[in-house]
Amino acid sequence: MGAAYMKNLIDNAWVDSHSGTTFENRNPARWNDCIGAFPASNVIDVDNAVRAARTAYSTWRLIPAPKRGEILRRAGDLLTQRKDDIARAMTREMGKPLFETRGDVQEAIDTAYYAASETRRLFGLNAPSELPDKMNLSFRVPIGVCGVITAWNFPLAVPSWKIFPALAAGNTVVFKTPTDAPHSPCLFAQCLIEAGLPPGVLNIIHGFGEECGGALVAHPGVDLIAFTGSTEVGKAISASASKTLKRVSLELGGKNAMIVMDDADQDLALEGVLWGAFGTTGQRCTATSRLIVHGTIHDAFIAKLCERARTLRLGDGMSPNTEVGPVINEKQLHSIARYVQIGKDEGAQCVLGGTPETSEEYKNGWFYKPTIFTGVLPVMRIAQEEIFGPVLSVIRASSLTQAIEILNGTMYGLSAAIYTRNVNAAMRAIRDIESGIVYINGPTIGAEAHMPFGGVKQTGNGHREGGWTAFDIFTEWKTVYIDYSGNLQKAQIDADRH
Ligand code: UN1
Repeated sequence: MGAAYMKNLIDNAWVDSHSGTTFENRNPARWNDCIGAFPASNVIDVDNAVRAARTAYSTWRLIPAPKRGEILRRAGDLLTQRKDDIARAMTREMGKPLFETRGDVQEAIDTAYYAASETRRLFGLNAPSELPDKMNLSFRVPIGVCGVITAWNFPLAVPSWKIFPALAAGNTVVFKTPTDAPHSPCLFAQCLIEAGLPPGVLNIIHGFGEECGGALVAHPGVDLIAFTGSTEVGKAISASASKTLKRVSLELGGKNAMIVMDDADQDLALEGVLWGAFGTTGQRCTATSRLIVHGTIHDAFIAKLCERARTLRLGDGMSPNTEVGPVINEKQLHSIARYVQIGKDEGAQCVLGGTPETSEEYKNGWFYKPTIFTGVLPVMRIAQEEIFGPVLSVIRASSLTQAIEILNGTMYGLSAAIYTRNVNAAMRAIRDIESGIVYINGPTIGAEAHMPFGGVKQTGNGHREGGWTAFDIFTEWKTVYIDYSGNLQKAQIDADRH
C-alpha cells in the first residue's frame, strides 16, 4: 500500500496535483495516526482527468460490452483476493469496524460481478413499425464521460454502484474521492487497472468539494454527474450542472424510520433497531434515525433497548470486539453534540448517551456514545433533520395509520422498516409508506447490490442505482428505423392508406 496510492490517477498513471498542495488523511479512531497526504486537486487536474476520459471514451465505447464485462469480472476477482487488505485500509481511514468494511468491499465485489453479467444483457426494446417492410429498434448507448462524487461512509460500495455500471455500458469515468476516505478508492482503482482497464477509462482525483468537485460538475466535457451526499450539496450540484444540461443522478439524505407494532416479535425488532441505528455509528444515509413505537409496548421496549444499547462496545474498528466505531471527524462530533443539545432544548428526554466518549482509551479519537431520545414529537428538529451519527429519536404512536403518517412526515424518503406479525398491516405499510425502500421485519439498512436503490422526495431526483435500474442512469436510448421497402414511406401520413 505504497505512496503511489496517494496520488491522482490519470491515464493509468499515479500523478501529483498541479496545485502543489495536499491534505492529510487521518484515522478517526486515533487522530495521531496519519495515513498520508493526498493532492488537493484544482481545476487543471480536473481538466486533465476529463480530457483523458474523453479520449479514452472514443475507443472504450466500441469495445464489445461482454469484453468490458470480462475486465469487470477480473476486477471483482482481485477485490475478492484483496478483500481483507482493503477492508483494513478502509477501517483505518474512516473508522467503521472490520466486519463492516469487509461488507463494504463485498458490496463492490457483488456489484462488479452483477455489472459484468449485465454486459451480456443490456436489453433493448423493439416494437412493430406502423409501415410495411420497416423495422423499429431501440437500444442503450453510453452517455460519455461520467463524473462520480461520493461520500466517505461507503468508500467502495457506493462508488462501485456508479462506476461498474457506467463502465459496463461503455462510459468513461472521473471519480472525485471523499477527502475523509481517499485511500481505499485508490486500492479499488488499482484492481481495475490490473484487471486490464485501458488508460483514461477510470480516472481518480482527490480534493475538496468546492474547488475539485465543483470544477468537475461545471466542466463542459462531463456529460453526467452521479452524486451521493447531503441534500444541500445535491441541490447545489443540480443547479450548477443545469448550466450545461448534464444528466444528474442524486442519492441524498434520509431520516429513515422503523415502526414497531404491538404485535411485533420484540426481540427481533430490538436487534434490528440496534443495527439500524448504531451500525456504522449511525453514519449511513439508510440509518434508522427514528423509531416509531406502538404506545402499548413503548415503555417496556425502550427499557430493553436502552439496556442492550448501553452494552454496545465502542472502539477502534480494527479491534475484533468493537461493535460501534468512531465518528468521522471532529466537525461531525460537534455537529452531533449540537443536535443533542437541540433535542434537549426542544424538550425531548435523553435516556441514553448524549455525550462524547472521552475516557483514556478513547481520547485520541472521535467517539460519541450511542444516544437515545424519548418523548420526541414528529415536528422536532431531531425528528426531521439528518444527524448522521449514533442518535435515535423515539416517537410514540397509537395506531398503524398514525405511525405511517409520522413516518411519511419528513422531506426525505429513502428507507423505511416495519416490524409486525400482522400480514394486513405489513401490506398496508408496503402500499402507504413513502420511500424508495421498505423492509418488513428487517431494519432500514441492508440493501443488496442487484436491487434498485434510491429514494423519493428530497432524497433524490428520481434515479435508482443498484441492479438493472442503474443502467437507466448510465445509458441513453437510441431509436433506429430501418426501411427495407425501397420506397419513401411517410409515418403518420402513409400509415393511413394501409
Ligand atoms: C449509504 O448509506 O450511503 O443498505 C448506503 C445499506 C447499504 C448501503 C448504504 N447496503 O445500508
